[in-house]
Amino acid sequence: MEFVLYEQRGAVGIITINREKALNALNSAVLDELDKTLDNVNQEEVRCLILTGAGQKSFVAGADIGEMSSLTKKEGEAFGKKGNDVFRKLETFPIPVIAAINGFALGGGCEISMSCDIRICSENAVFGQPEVGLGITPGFGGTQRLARIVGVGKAKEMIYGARNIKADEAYRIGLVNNVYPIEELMPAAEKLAGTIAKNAPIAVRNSKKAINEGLDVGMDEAIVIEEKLFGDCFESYDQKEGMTAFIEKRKVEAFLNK
Ligand code: DAK
Repeated sequence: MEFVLYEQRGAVGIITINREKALNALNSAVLDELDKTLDNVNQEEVRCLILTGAGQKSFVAGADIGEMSSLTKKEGEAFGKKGNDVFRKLETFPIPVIAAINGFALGGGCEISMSCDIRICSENAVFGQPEVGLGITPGFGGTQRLARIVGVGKAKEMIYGARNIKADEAYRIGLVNNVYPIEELMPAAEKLAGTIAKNAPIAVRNSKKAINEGLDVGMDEAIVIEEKLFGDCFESYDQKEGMTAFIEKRKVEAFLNK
């Protein structure tokens, strides 16, 4: 692929958006390649994904403004759907995704990071939804996900004001879980991914589904979602091994994703 690199290191898959000259801006080709990359992830072996951008300056500087500048209403809608479909695939992917944000995460860049399960960033990261300054609304889920993550007031301030924030503020408002010097970002992402990858995959997958789906409904419905996904873990090899290991006071030999 031209714009997306994929590498599997043990149980961790690393996706790198590789369009450094344009600060990894998302054009249609990048979105198509991301979609294919996700379809090709070996879900038997990989237990956590990391999404990052090439270089040390930018994670993703947004949707490609050059490509968007001449779109008709119909084409704009189709471009929005292409992005939303890929972002939703990431968000509902059966394996957790960590965004390792290595610089600018603007517009579509901030939005794609919010489709990931966990965000960590480098000290030079900058987040924002600058769309209203370009005459458009955030179009890849920013109006929805930013408010859910940082709260309505902060999201409105950032979106209406097209106000970018730096890593320290992103940490303070809960947009990222941690901030690292740039050279420590990927090692930290891999360490976190490794920790997740060690746990029982069906349980991790069901936890992701329970959290995501539960957030979209009322509490009565949400706890029923949790009950079903909790129940689904039983009779699995991994549930038996996890509990037997505890009872026998030994370490889990291996979780086998079954
Ligand atoms: N698109 C295309 N090219 C970009 C880009 C982008 N978003 N961001 C940077 N580049 C390109 C620059 O044009 C430049 O290319 P050359 O001139 O070298 O060919 C190269 O990357 C380096 O950028 P700069 O020279 O500008 O680098 P600086 O360090 O001076 O500035 C910057 C870095 C990140 C502050 C600046 O590049 C910048 O402001 N970039 C734009 C950031 C931005 O506004 N991003 C949000 C884009 S809007 C929707 C679907 C999607 C969306 C909305 C609606 N629907 C269909 C409803 C999403 C919208 C967005 O994401």
